[in-house]
Amino acid sequence: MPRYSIAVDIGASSGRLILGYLEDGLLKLEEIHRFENKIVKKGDSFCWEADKLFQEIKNGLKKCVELGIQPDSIGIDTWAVDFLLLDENNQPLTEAVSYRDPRTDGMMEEVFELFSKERLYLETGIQFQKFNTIYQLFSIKKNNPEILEKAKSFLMIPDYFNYLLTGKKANEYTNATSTQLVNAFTKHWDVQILDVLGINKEMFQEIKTPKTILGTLSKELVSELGFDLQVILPATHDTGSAVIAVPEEDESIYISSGTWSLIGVENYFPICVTKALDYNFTNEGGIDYQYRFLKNIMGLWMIQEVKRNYNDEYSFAQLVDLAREARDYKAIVNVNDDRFLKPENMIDAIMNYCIETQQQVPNTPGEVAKCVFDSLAVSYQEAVSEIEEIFEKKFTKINVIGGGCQNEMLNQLIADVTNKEVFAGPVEATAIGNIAAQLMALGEINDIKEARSIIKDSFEVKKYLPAQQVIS
Ligand code: LFR
Repeated sequence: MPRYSIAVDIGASSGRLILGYLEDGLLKLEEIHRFENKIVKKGDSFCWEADKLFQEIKNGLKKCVELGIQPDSIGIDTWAVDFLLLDENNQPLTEAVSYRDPRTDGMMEEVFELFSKERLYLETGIQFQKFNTIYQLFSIKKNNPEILEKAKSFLMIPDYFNYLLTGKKANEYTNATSTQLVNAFTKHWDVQILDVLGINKEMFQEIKTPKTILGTLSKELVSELGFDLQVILPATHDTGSAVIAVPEEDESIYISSGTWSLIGVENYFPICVTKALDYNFTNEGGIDYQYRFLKNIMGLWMIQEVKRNYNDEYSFAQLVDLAREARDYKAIVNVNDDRFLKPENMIDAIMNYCIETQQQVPNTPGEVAKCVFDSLAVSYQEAVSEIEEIFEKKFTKINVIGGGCQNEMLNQLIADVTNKEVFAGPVEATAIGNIAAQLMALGEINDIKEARSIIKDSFEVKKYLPAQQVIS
């Protein structure tokens, strides 16, 4: 009998429960449940609906029962940086505010007055994004200090769901590093930073690494669901899980392509040199204490918002086709400009950028989409050059993983613009990486090397050559 693991993978626009198991040496996946996720306005803040998401996790587990599946384990991953603070009765003190909320505007600069930018980078190795947890906490300290005073537990979003499942509190390592509060070398909470910023250290939990078996379901849940299972920590940061599923690790750069595009390489030590700081690369913690040396690029969020701002009149596939037809249109925006993080209207933001930079303004959905895809590709190329400069070597391949790797036009564009071979797949990288960590914890897979070789044999990867046609 194979061991059945459930990956709960929640992204910015949807969440899924995916069943994974080994059969004849190959990893098999089956989607059990899918649900919507979105940012909603609650009062003045942009928030996630954490309790609704947890209800969906339970709905998915109930579906397993209906399908006659008895999973052995479950592992949860989501986006990074966001968190909940619990009071002494373990109740959330606030909504789960989204990192796209403007509460962190200006906070980075205020933190730098207390703790220099260079020192922060040297200690944590984490890139400067205004939405990092450190700036979110600092904004609470400044504007709602009473909340921090009452806070007894700091749990990141997957940690919170794990607590609701098991009653056990822990901060998972890969996600904890995204806070910019974990020391890149000791791999523990950086007490110095917390002290200087005046943030209560006691609320942080013990950091536990991927593959830890956190526990089993609480008694209440066992009686509600009718079965028990093991709750295992995968890399709870979705990008950490996705990168486990990169099939071509040698000499290759990966792009984890979804709402964000995360472009970088895997590494065995953090790189905190001045150039990495200047180019704003991060050293996020990975499984087995590997580091993801990467850069955040605004990603498909831009096209998701464009689609929404056209009132969903066009599907993603249609926008790609229209972009292809707009072949003579050319304008490039800096996708990492803060204005694209949460504009009121993405189309207007792109148009205004073109006006300000005296470029031809996109006037049709095809032109807007072409501008987004071209601009993403140019930004990938810049990041590739920066990586090659820092590593003082040329990489030959790019692995595009995650949902965004289904965009054939963008894959070809990446190959053409970077002049490198592009390998697209696996599409389900995050769920695969999540399940691989669980199967390693259960002893079904020995180590990451074996996991990668199974993944390579199990899932389709398409190859694109620069300026040539697709070959499979
Ligand atoms: C991708 C991701 C990125 C992180 C961003 C915000 O889903 O997790 O890695 O920088 O979301 O949390």
